[in-house]
Amino acid sequence: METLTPFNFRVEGKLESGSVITYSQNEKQYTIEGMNMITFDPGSTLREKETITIRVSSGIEDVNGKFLEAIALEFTTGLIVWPGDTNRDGNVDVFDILPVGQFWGLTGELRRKGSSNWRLQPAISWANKQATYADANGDGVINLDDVFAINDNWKKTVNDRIVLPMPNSPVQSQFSNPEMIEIYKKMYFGLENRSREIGVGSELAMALKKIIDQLYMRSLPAVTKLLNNYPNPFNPETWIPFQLADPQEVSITIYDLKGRKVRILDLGHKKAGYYLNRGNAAHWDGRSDWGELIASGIYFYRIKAGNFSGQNRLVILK
Ligand SMILES: [Ca+2]
Ligand SMILES: [Ca+2]
Repeated sequence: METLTPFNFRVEGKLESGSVITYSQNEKQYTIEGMNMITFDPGSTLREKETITIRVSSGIEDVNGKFLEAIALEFTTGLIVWPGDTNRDGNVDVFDILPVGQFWGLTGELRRKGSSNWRLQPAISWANKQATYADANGDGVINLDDVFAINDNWKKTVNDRIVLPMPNSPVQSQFSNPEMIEIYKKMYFGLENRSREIGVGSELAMALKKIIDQLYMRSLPAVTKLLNNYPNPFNPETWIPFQLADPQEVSITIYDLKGRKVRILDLGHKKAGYYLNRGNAAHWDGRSDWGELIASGIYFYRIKAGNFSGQNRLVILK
C-alpha cells in the first residue's frame, strides 16, 4: 500500500488593492494523478491582475532532523477580456461601441489566443488599459472586426462568478460626441454589408443607425451653406439640400438663364441644422409658380437665409 506523505498546500490570490482570497479550501479541490502529480482546481476563476501564491510545505523530517522548507510559487494573472464586453459592465450591448469608437485605429499587444469566441481571454494590458478590452477579438488593432465581435456576442452576459471592476471611463455615459459620427457610420455600413453577405440582420446596426441620426440632429453646422441639388440633371423633381448655422427665414428662388423668376419655394422659419435628406431638404417638383412643368434646360437656384445667399445651377433633362 502506498501512503501519501502529509503536506500542506495553500493557494492564495492578492490584488494590488490588498484584497486577498484563499482559493484552497477543502480536500475535494485536489486530484492525485500518478506518483508525482497533484491537480488543483480553485473552483472559481482567478481575478484580474492578481498575484497567485502557491505554497507547499510539509512536516517531513530529513535524515538530519530538519523539517523541509516550504516552497512558494508565485505568478500574476493578466487582464480578463470577454470579447465584445468592451466597457466591462458584464454584458454585450450598444454601449460597447463607445470604447471601440474612442480607440478606433489604435494598435497594441496581440492576444495569444484572441478570437471573437465568447470565452474568457487572458490579455496583457495595452499602454491604455481600457483599449485592451476594446480590442474585442484580440488581433492587436481596434477596427471594424471588433464591432463584428460585439455583434456576434450580442446580448451575451459574463459568467456571474467573474468579479468585474465597475466601469469608470467617462465615455461610457453617452453617445453625445458629434465628432464620432464618421466612425459610427463606418461601423454601421460595415455591419450592414456583412449582414447582407451572411443574410442575418443586425440589431447593433439598427441601434447605430439611431445613434447616428441623433448625433446628426444634435450637431449644428458651423456655417450656413447651399448644397448641390439631387438628382441633377433631373426630371421631373429634385431636392435642394442646405444647412443653417442659425435659425432663419429661408426661401429658394429658381431662375431661368435670362434671370426671370420661375418659382419661389418659401420654406418659412427653419431651425439651425442640416436639411439634407428627402424628408427635410427643399423639394422642387419642376413646376413654375403657375403650376406648369418647366422646359428642359439650365436653371439657377438661389437660397436666401437671413443675410446669407448662395446660388447654384441645375439642369432639367427630359
Ligand atoms: Ca458591455
Ligand atoms: Ca481587434
